[in-house]
Amino acid sequence: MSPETLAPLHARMVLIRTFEESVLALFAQGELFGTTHTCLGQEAVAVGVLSQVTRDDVVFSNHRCHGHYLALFDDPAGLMAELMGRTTGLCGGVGGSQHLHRENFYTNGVQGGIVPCAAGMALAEKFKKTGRIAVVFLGDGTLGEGVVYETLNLASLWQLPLLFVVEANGFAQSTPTALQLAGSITQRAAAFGLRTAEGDGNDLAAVATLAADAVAYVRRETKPFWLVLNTYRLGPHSKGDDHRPAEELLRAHERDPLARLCARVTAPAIAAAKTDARARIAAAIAAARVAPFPTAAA
Ligand SMILES: Cc1ncc(C[n+]2csc(CCOP(=O)(O)OP(=O)(O)O)c2C)c(N)n1
Repeated sequence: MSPETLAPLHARMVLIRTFEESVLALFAQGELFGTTHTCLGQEAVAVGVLSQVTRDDVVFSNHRCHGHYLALFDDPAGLMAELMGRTTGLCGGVGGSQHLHRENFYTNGVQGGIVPCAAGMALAEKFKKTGRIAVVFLGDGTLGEGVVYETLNLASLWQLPLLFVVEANGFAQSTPTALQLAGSITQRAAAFGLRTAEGDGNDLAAVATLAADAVAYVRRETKPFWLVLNTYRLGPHSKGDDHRPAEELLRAHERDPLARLCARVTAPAIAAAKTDARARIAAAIAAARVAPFPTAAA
């Protein structure tokens, strides 16, 4: 990937990183309600994969969805207002952190719950012969949900244009994957006859290349594909629940997907991306603070 191609993708990752850091800070200040799941450290998956789909494709995300939304829509103001529960939020302030909907983008907090929905949308697009595909993001901890395997079966049997993206961050909340998942994540889907690929989810260029091939295959063949991207969550599961050893986190920071891009993006471009992200997010927070909360009647 050339520096010119990388720069805007890097900038989007910086926007997501800055947004997520601000979300945790706002929680600590008591300005946010409920819960949230940030994607700190997983920005390359969101940006790398979603840079390869069109806005007509259908995208499903899960509880950890902010990065996917920002990668598609570049709308920190709408998302921040949504998290702050204001009417100016992208769902009028009633969806919150986990339940977003805009155009062909849907998210849901029930683990695995969106996977069959994505298959249904893929089936609809196949019937309508639109050439669109569906993409669904799921965590490795969600591979304990039986509905994922029912969906794999039907996606393969009915040849659905559905790209599964497993963000394998090594944890389900506080349980390490190694303690709860037998065998190979990739082989699980291969057993249903899906084509599969696996790669480094912290390497933006590698993610984009793998995703481009996977998207092209799903669109061309009208068949499902299972893409496993190995990554690591640099933040807590939700707000403060992080019990991982300090040495493990230190090692993980060495593989930070943003730090790894520093050698490939110019210093002025990095500085500009940070300044721009901070300004846009500060403006988003300021605007949300003065916006109204929804009323029960609305
Ligand atoms: C059906 C269901 N069970 C439990 C939960 C609570 N929960 C939310 S996220 C999570 C762990 C998810 O792990 P994974 O799928 O690996 O995604 P990650 O959080 O690592 O991104 C759990 C247990 C839930 N949201 N839905």
